[in-house]
Amino acid sequence: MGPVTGLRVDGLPVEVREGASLLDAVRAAGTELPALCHDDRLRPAGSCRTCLVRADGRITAACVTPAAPGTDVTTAQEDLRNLRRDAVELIASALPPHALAADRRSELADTCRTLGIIPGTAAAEASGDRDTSHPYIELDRDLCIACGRCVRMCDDVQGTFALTLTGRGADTAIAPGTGGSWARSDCVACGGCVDTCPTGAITHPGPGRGITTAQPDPERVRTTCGYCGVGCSLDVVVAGDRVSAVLPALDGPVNQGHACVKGRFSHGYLTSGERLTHPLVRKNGTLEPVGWEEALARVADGMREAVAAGGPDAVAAISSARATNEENYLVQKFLRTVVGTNNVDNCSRLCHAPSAAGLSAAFGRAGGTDSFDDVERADCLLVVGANPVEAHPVVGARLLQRALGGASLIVADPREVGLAHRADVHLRPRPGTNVALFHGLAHVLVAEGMTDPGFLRDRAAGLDELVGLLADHPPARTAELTGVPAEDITAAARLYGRARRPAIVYGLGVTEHLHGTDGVRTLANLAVLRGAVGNTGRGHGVTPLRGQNNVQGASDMGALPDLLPGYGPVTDPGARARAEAVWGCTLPARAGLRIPEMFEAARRGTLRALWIIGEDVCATDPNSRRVAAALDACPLVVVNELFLSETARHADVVLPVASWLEKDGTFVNFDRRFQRVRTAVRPPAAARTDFDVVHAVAAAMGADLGCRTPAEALAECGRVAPVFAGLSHERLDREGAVPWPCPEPDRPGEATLYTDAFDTPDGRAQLCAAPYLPPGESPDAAYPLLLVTGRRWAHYNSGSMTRRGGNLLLDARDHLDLHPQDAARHGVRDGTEVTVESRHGTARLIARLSGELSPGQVFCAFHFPESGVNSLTSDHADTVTDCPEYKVTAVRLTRGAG
Ligand SMILES: Nc1nc2c(c(=O)[nH]1)N[C@H]1C(S)=C(S)[C@@H](COP(=O)(O)OP(=O)(O)OC[C@H]3O[C@@H](n4cnc5c(=O)[nH]c(N)nc54)[C@H](O)[C@@H]3O)O[C@H]1N2
Ligand SMILES: Nc1nc2c(c(=O)[nH]1)N[C@H]1C(S)=C(S)[C@@H](COP(=O)(O)OP(=O)(O)OC[C@H]3O[C@@H](n4cnc5c(=O)[nH]c(N)nc54)[C@H](O)[C@@H]3O)O[C@H]1N2
Ligand code: SF4
Ligand code: FES
Ligand SMILES: [Mo]
Repeated sequence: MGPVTGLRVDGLPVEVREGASLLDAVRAAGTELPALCHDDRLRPAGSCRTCLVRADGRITAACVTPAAPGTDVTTAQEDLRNLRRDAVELIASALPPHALAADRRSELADTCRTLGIIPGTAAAEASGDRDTSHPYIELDRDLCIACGRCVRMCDDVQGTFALTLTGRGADTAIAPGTGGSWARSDCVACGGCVDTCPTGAITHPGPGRGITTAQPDPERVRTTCGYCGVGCSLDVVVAGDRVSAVLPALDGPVNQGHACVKGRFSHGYLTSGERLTHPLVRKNGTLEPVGWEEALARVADGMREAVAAGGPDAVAAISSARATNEENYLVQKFLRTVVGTNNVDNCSRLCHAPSAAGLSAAFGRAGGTDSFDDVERADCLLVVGANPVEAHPVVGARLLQRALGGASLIVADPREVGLAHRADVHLRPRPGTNVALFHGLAHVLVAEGMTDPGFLRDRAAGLDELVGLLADHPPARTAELTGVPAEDITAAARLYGRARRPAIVYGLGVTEHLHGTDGVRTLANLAVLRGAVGNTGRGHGVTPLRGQNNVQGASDMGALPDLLPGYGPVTDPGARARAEAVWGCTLPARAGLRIPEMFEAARRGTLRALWIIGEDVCATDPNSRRVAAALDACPLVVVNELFLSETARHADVVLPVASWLEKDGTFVNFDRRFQRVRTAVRPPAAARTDFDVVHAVAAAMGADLGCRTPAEALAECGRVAPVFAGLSHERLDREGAVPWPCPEPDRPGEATLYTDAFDTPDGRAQLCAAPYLPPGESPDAAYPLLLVTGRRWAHYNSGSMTRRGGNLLLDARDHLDLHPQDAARHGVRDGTEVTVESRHGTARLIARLSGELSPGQVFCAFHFPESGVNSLTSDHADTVTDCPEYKVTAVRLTRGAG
């Protein structure tokens, strides 16, 4: 689209992009206009008349008038100024005095100050109608000017449709659509309404009250959210070394001025009284506060003793997907160069290890194939085993808007998740039957000629073997295996097969299974059959919604037992030689232990020192009783934590560390973008960054890891791994986000992979003819229900951060969702305490009746460790990567607390 030219604003020539409004043109000329019903993130409404200008002689609202070439715009004449001032004054006069109080921070108050409208103008009577029920959002209906910005934000950006305008005439004001209190409404606290409200009618209570992206506040630190893998850019407003507000960055590459409850509001944990402030060392059975020197000496001694007793492989570390790239880089460097072992892993093992394995096998690289911006341009979205509305809210919102905007939507999930409500086809496979489902879809693609023969001939391998296998997977047979009606399979395959540019997005419902890697590979088959991957212009590939803020990065940095930074195999002498040249030592050539193997080795007594950095394995790993037994059997357990987690309680040394708002570095988000993380506030008391702690432990062992700063660490990583050689903090500071592969500092990174060839040995995409095999557990007479575990919007994983702060008021307890039929059979009602038992353990939850589930299936999250959900889950794990089968556990239910 070309620019619009020949415009003049008050005589000044300006150029704007096609589709721009006169308001954009006026702003491009450097002139400020009031625009009280306008927000760049929203469709213009044109209702407040505060933005009047003259265009070719005619008075018009600038925000709703398209900028046509050659238009002559004037803003400065006296009559226009008066009209605009009158419009603002009229709005202000309908409000009570506190709307313009001296301490009021709002767009309206600012505008009035600029226009010289005196505070006394706001003289209406206040009704005192307020809603303070919600922890993060407060409504003062007296201040509502019915501009509808919040409603448009909720509908057109967030897609929750929680707000509505009620009342008549001058009394019209905003209210939650459900009628009751805000806290009990459908609101998911993305904060969009708070950020757009121009008057302060909707605000965030507390020191950040009234601070919005529209407020010119100088003290802002640009950083990247440390919760999920979406990677929202956030502006942190700081006062007196405390976070007063977190704002979504308007120019955030992924979030574009949006965010979710976690990034926006869930920072109360920072100042929780339970934050660890000093190192703890176990003495006579109890953890006692000590100085850093003593704690570090204990760690170094313990590691030396472990090596003395069992060699370097008696030491292992679990690195953190919550921590930065630079911290992960340092952790693996410490293990490999100081200890001399490849025993390092990260929580990708529990999550998307099957994605790394499956996508590497199919296409050559361990990340998603396309950028999310491209995915969003797709005309058909196939969302599989992912619940982005809750788990990747900003991505979920963008996908939903795309579907509302006309893209067809296929959702494959046993549960009626948020996006399923808007799906053209909702496939509900029995958990654990994905491979059969994907073969069924592929069968229809092949049978009905919806493949891309040219692509298959030139760029793919394995077609004949796959087609042979697919013969056994017609829709009727697929229906038997998966429980999905045959006609839905055909309908879904046709939508995907006939779309011009389809895209696949998927989550843990594909990976966390006994055959998770097969699931990823057979899902990738669909894109290959259709020629919808590899920048062909016929589709936007396969994108895993990677979960943790930096789970992609932790693996990229080589915090993996078999791979060096940049995915060079430890068994490959060439890859080792490159790292050896940079690190100046020889490296172990044998692959190290994966997380479950570490626990196994600890129980056996061969693992003698385990360093766990930011993972609450006793709460979040499966079969948690056996995990705790492993830690108790291990002579030295060191834990870097923010809180005394379940895992930290089993440690010998606990080291207090900084969290994402308190440190410097980079994260890699789900679509492979490197983004900067910057220190907004100082960590509490003696807490240090993981970066500093790893250096200090190395020093205590007499070693120097080099790279003194995070910037130096990333630079060094680029020397070990050519795919990162073009990245640096300085470049990211300049450019914001850069995707990898990025070998050159002066060339852009590759957002879309495989333009010419796939990175497989033969350069072709590899189709996969894995047979369908059943899950590890199935319901039976003793354990008749099938438990699926996953996420809820208000809490994050172990809940260590979201349970400390206002989110607890949004979601206070752990619930077990079950179908009303199952509830009736068990004599259970909404709110009944229930005991859930599996072959491995017991959990206590509160029943919630829900039509979102099929009969026979129950669902819960794992955000409240004391409920014991992960004592239920089994040791069954993906046969290729050991990713736990969190999505399938046979359970039984009894009423009461057991
Ligand atoms: N609010 C919130 N957001 C989070 C997190 C959080 O804890 N809370 N955690 C983050 C992390 S670490 C991750 S990895 C991501 C995870 O994000 P998601 O992958 O979206 O998360 P889940 O809810 O675990 O699982 C997704 C879906 O898989 C479905 N499913 C289960 N079994 C099957 C199956 O056999 N086939 C199919 N097709 N679907 C199935 C489940 O019903 C569920 O809806 O979220 C991240 N974001
Ligand atoms: N039943 C069931 N269990 C699951 C899953 C499931 O779907 N079902 N999903 C699995 C998945 S996908 C994942 S990713 C795991 C997540 O499991 P975990 O990684 O254990 O969970 P988190 O709560 O994200 O974070 C772990 C700890 O890191 C600490 N922390 C936060 N930031 C930092 C930091 O910067 N440095 C350090 N050192 N510590 C920090 C937090 O306080 C927290 O205690 O759970 C897995 N467990
Ligand atoms: S969507 Fe993810 S990255 Fe964005 S604010 Fe929410 S938790 Fe943070
Ligand atoms: S901002 Fe243009 S009419 Fe309200
Ligand atoms: Mo995850």
